[in-house]
Amino acid sequence: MSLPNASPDEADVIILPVPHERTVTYKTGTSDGPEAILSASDQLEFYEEDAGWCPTKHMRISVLPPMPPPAEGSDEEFHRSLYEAVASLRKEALFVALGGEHSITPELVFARMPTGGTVVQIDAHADLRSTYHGSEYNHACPMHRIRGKGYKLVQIGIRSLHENEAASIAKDHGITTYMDRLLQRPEAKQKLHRHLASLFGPVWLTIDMDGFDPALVAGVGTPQPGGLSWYQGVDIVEIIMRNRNIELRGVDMVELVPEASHVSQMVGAKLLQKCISHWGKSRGYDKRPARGSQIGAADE
Ligand SMILES: [Mn+2]
Repeated sequence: MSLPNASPDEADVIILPVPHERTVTYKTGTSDGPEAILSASDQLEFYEEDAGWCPTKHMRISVLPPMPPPAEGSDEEFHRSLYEAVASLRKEALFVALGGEHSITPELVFARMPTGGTVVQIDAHADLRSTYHGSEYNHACPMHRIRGKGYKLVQIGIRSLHENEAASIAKDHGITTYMDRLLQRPEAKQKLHRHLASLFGPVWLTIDMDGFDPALVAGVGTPQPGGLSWYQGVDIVEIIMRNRNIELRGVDMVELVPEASHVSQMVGAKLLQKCISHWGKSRGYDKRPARGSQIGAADE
């Protein structure tokens, strides 16, 4: 939002751009995702109309320098340095990572939620492959790595998967999958909403932008027909962010490939604003002194 940048030590929201792109195979450009989302945020109003307040009036936002791309090092080294960068950040702040490809999510989860918890995944793909193209750091594998460490998984919007992934879902009680087609039915949608509202303890939200309908978000590396509508996504985010039984350890938004209409990156920016707004308001930031990032910034 072109706001003055708070220091990460005093910020209420910490945003880390992770322009990592190494294993995307179809449409490339996800390394430009973080910059495009941040620049689309310049077009947002400070006022967030659903919660009915200006989050940045009361909350300080810190955008960190982008995580440098892996130099000559291995995937493993990059993921280790990502883990270390994230583990040292202030725990009380709402943490948001902007990808980059989906392979970054496990390190974020391991760093911010080391003692276990639930990962809610919005995605077209199950991402449960054990390896893909010879690497477990591929963007087809992050949820396998996360599940492998015992985290519970709630998948939303899935509509493309390998038969082995379908078999894992069927036999693993730690994974609950809301297939996209089923979510077209009101009773399945209500069941999902009840499930999200009943979550408690440490939770991570990973938003793969291909979970949305490509008619809304065309800018993704591996598009799939079907998918969440804007308001389906907004409902999910709102229920999670307002659930006070949840300790939200962070959010990542991944796989966005900026496109010429700018709609895809605007969807990302606005959804992020809704995350910050509902998380902040339900935690009483609206009652705190108006010392947020927008104070003193131009309003027109
Ligand atoms: Mn994914």
